[in-house]
Amino acid sequence: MSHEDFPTEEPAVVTCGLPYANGELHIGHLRTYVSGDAYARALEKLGQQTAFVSGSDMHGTPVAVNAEKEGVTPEEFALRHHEKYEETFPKFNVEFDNYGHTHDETNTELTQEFVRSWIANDHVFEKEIQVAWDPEADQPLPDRYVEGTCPYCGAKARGDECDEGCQRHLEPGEIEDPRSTLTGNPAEYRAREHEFLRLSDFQDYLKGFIDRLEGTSNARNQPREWIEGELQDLCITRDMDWGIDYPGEGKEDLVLYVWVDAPIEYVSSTKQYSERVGTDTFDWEAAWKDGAPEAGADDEADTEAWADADTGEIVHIIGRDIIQHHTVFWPSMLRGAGYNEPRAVMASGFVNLDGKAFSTSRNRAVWADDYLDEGFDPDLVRYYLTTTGGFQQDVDFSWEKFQERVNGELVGTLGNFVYRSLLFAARNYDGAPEAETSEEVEERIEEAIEEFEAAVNDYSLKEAGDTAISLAGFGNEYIQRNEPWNLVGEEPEQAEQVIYDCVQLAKAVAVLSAPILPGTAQTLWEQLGEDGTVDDAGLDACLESPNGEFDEPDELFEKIEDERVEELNAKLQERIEAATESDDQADTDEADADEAESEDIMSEDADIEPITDDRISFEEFQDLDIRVGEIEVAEPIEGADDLARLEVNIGTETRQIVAGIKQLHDLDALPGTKAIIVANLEKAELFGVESNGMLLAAGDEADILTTHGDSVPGTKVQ
Ligand code: B3M
Ligand code: ZN
Repeated sequence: MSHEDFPTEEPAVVTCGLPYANGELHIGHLRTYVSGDAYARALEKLGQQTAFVSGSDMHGTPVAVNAEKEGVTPEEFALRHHEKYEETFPKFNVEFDNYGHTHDETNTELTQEFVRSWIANDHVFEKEIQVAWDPEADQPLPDRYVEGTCPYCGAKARGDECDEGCQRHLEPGEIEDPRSTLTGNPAEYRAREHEFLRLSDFQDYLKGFIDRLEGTSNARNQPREWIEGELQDLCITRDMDWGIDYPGEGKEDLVLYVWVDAPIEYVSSTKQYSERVGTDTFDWEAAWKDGAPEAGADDEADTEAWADADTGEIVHIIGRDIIQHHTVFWPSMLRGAGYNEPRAVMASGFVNLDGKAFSTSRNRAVWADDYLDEGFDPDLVRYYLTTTGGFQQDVDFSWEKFQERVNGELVGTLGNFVYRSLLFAARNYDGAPEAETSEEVEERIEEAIEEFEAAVNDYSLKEAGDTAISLAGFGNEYIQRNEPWNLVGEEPEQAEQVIYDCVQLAKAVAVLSAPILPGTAQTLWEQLGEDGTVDDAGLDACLESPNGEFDEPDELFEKIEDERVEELNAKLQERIEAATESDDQADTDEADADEAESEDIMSEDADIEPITDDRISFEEFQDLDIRVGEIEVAEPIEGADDLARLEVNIGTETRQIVAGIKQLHDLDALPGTKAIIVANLEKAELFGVESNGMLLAAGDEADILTTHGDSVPGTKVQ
């Protein structure tokens, strides 16, 4: 495991969590896919050899339950959705090198090979367990066939996941008050023999792994609690027909749990890519196997072995609800079969719609197809989803906010700079004039390249995306300051110099924006008269001479007018109302089940707490001394699950404040953020650390309150 900065000598694989082949995609679902695509393209820009792969998750109860409802076979149902996804992703410029599915031959064989390898290395054992059973339907109730209460946090949960609460994986038999989703009856328990992967075999290994893991801080921190506690073994079989057969003798009635074959598809999909393009172009084994210590190797020696190994660079991009699967189960599965481990896991926040979760049953969603039917360029939503807030933070989508970002940064900054520069160049010089890039512009571009490289190595797409926008912002300022339109007549050489610089800047903007805005960057590349594709251009191209001849350009982006936003909101509202009306009439059970169908990577509707009736006087409010602060330091408190230690500048002094935001924010990204602080709260000690004030944040996700304008630290909030 080199963990040198990207680009490294080893091949990289970027993966996106596999969508269950069971529903329609909305733009909330698209977040991890456009992020994966942008991250893979960004790595390639650095010169890193990269395969970008994923596939549809065809098995398990998420598919079986919905297929049954439609009265079709799970295979037919899943394939239909798979084909739809395959068609939809490229429409958002999400271009996988390989997009397979878990039910194909490659994945079936490879999955069985993994399991055989665990068996051979003595990591699998058999145990009789109590599984939920529907007495009326007379069948076992695996996973989503059963609902009840999470034994860890008390939230309503599904058979294998606490999807509305603590997000933990639940083992068969763990859920409390189980009810059958088939009949609504309380479930009974029956004894069945099942196969288990002994996760405790990997505990020491996982402790080393989690220290080596890169990516977002939620993925690096959240699993520690599980890895350091008692690791529960993983039941890897289910009583079902739909799935990959368990490869052990005499176990023909068992299929593998969907979370066994799903992540293995990451490997299978890479393998298929190699088989298609040839191992000279991409060698899946060099990425996934070479350099990994052998399965069954002693763990301590093993940690050292990892430290020196030259293995491939595996980067998983997922929703934050499946961190446990990717940082506890998956590395153990890989280790048990002698495969390489992930280098990084990037776990994203959810996407909300106008402050509330998407709700598919209430049609409260912006569907991927609807977005495209409105004629919006896919790059706009890519930009919105990847650069609004840090990767771990929830992103709120509304048509107003979308309009603001498009009209502001894309139309106003990037589009405006490029258009005015290229128009001037085309009208006066038929393209780039004769000149050389000035030192000032060269340095500014070099700075942007360095920022881009650092952002990729920090797993921050937002920062990578910001480099192109701020370079265009510089370009606008540069052209304004140098007024080439006043120079053409009197000082033609100076005018040429300024415009040449602007064309160079536009070229650099094309290269730097290409991962996030691939279609637009290619249009710009063509407008510049450059050869080849912007996709093939590396970061070096930012500073290569722009020698093209070109005609007057078209504008890259179109402004979104207020009337358009009103129309879009009205349409959305109409749909929600129509769905709510039919929802009221329809059998609510069905609506709930529908919801379960497509909300796999989404949070559920937020419950808004009622407003209290108890009023306080203005004087009482004035007792609170609330101030604007600026976070200067944010670091995790070792050993505490949720707490972070902050140093916040509140104008007159810098305060140490403890806040429960460790899992919810990328702490590294917080310094520089303005926050609102209750400054006169009595001091408290949390986890042995003094907290001198309180950071205000909204809701369970600790959405940090900040200021809209530019109030300085110390300003009183009143
Ligand atoms: N199919 C979807 C989810 O739980 C699930 C991901 C599999 S990734 C290997 O978000
Ligand atoms: Zn829970």
